[in-house]
Amino acid sequence: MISRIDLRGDALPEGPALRDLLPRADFDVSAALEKVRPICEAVHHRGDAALIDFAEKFDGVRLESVRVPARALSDALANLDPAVRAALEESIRRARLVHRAQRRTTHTTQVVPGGSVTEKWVPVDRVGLYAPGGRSVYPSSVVMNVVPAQEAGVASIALASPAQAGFGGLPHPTILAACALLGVDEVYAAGGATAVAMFAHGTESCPPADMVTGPGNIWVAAAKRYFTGKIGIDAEAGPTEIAILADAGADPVHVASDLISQAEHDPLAAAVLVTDSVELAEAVEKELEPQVAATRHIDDRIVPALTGKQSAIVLVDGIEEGLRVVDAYGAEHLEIQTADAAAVADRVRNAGAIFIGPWAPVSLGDYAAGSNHVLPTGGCACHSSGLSVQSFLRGIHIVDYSKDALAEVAHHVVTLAEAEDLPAHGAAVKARFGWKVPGSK
Ligand code: HSO
Ligand code: ZN
Repeated sequence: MISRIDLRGDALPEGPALRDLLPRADFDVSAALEKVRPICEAVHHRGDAALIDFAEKFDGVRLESVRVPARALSDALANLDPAVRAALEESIRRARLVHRAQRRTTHTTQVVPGGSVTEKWVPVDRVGLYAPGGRSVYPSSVVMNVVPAQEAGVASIALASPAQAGFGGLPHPTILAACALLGVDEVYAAGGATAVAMFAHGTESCPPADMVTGPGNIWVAAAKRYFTGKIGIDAEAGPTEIAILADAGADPVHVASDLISQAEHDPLAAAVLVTDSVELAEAVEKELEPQVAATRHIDDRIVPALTGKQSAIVLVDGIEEGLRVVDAYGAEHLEIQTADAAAVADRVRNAGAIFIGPWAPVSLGDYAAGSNHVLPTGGCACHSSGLSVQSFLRGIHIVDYSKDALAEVAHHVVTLAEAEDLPAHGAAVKARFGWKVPGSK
């Protein structure tokens, strides 16, 4: 069911060459850009009317308004299964603990006597969060987006999720209930690229946002790219990925079930096992068949995900080589199921989140570890981090120099300005000290 890539024997190539040997899904955001352009333009020019037409076209329901009435949110919470409510509340509580600790404090560096730079952290004013609602309806992703924005101190938080024909054109009730639990009362029925465009430009019913975050399919990623520069985005999220670095001591039942758990998201989801144990590889292969057969989303997601070119069992000579492979891959989620797992994890440089040992499956992080599950995909873990309080903050440098402090460094500023052929830069300093400024009397 899952292919093998055998990297044993020869020395592993370096850097990008090693990455090229590893499996990865095709996720061509630039090809999708042209398709979302007319959608984004229509929302720009026709506002709510365009959103209503697109909901009819893509979601099969004609909306009276895109803004979800407050009553629908309280009704959804009142009707929420108590067990789901308790689980969401615990998920929120743990996420708050972790994200509250990420808050930044203002810091002043006294550079010289009379000269200081203060860095203050200011939340963006308004964010639009997107919660998908097609194949996936994830109230947990509402938690993972809203909690860091709230802990960052964002004053205005709005959420969009696709209209559901089966629920009278409202977003899915568990999405609405999660919003109500989190105290988010500004919710819109808008999906995919149309939701991103709504937040980017604003419409009659939705004021524009400074930033859009949240997972989504390729159309959401393309719309985020389309508006990059106009608004802030978190990341262009691609299909989810799990990599597991495991040795002979790992339990094949756990490894197989964890691979399947993320394959469950999407036919393009990636499941990659990196191991130095052929015995484990064989045991996992054997274990996959019955476990896949016993689960729900077999033919539409799990089998295509596990058999797709993005998934594989990668055989390596040892855990040292395994570490090089997982670093080259830069997984969204990386489980370490080896001896001394914490020490091995400590050596990993590239991963969105790392799960240590047998008792920290990715599913725990998806829902209730306290960690964030909006993480970099497609190798972006090599340069980016997951969603956090920091994602919603801007650090502003405040420069405060006295006359003496400026005088002390003035000649260096003038010298560098001359070296860059920017004499007016230097003149701005000279003018303050009565030095000769070209053109002045
Ligand atoms: N594993 C997904 C998040 C998720 N899982 C939501 C379940 N629900 C991407 O990190
Ligand atoms: Zn998941």
